[in-house]
Amino acid sequence: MTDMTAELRKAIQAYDLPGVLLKTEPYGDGHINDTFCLTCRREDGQLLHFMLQRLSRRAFPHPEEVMENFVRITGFLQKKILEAGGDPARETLTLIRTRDGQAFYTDPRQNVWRMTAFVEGTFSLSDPTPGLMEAAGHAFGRFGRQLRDFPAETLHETIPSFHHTELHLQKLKKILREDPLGRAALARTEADFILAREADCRIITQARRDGLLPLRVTHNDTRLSNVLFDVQSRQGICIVDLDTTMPGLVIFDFGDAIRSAAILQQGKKKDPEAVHLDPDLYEGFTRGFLAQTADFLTKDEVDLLPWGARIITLELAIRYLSDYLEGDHYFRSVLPQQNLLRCRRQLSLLKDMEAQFAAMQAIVQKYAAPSGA
Ligand code: GN1
Repeated sequence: MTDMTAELRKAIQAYDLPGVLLKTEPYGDGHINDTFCLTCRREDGQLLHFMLQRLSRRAFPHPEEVMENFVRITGFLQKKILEAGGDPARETLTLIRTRDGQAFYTDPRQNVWRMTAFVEGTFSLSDPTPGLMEAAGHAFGRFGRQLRDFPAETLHETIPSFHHTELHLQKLKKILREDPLGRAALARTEADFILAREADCRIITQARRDGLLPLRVTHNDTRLSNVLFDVQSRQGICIVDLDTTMPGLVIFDFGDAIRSAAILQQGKKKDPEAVHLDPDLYEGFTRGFLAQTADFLTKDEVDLLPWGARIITLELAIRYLSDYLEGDHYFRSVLPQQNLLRCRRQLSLLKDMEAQFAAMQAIVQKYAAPSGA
């Protein structure tokens, strides 16, 4: 156990772990929460793993609401999975309660920690093939399907206006005007590129205001690494990181998965920021996602899916740039200008999506059509 802080030690002590704790290691590549994997050895020699996470207070000012959602969503999913003859212990997250039966532990500095059982026999990835993208599309599509009769409006909005692209743009404009750290001059090209797309920032929010898009329970952070794949079947069986699962728009769940995974990184050495959309990975995900959702999404939702990919990419570029200009307080960064570089990568991807947009739309329509049509 290296570098164990007093807080981490106390958090572990709040739980009644089986057998002997062998190892505690930092885990994953998340930018927001701190995640640790704990390895225990039971008396019969079997190794068990647990995920312990400290929720970011900057991202989640009301962690108790995050946890209330978590308990309700996983409870609902467990019932659905049982009804379908599945295994709830593998197909959704299982919360481990503290010694005194609480859903989370609050440390003396008021940080909230939560523990879940690691789903054994699974893997996660960030470098997919079209087949794995299709499996991921099925997994995220199934997640939305299982939750489609959950009353979305009864969930807490854990990050208010999380994917309200227009508000993110307004915030960026304000930061650019105030330029608190004098960094705006270093990001002029990126800022101009974004500001030239102000009308795009309104497309989905306007459709929502016009009543065209229903609020559903959505995941809102559909990175590929939030899907656990079964080692044997290579199917996506469990969706993790439910902290932003709340009322939202399905378009962004589709879009963020494309943004984060359907990508080709060319010329890594020459141009580390060059990112392209990979049409085969895009098609794989679309096929899996629509196989699970085409029968219940509205026509407007389906038609806007490719826009979801473009706009969430633009939105994340805006968020990275705002964080860079404000001093890198939100997205964990270790290298100088890391958030500016992240912004550039999103803009490179966006440019390529704009160039391939007609093909992206055609692929969505191909898999949205009723089978046999
Ligand atoms: C953050 O924690 P992580 O890395 O899964 C962020 C997402 C971004 C993502 C970009 C709560 O997610 O919105 O898309 O970074 N989550 C939050 O990698 O802000």
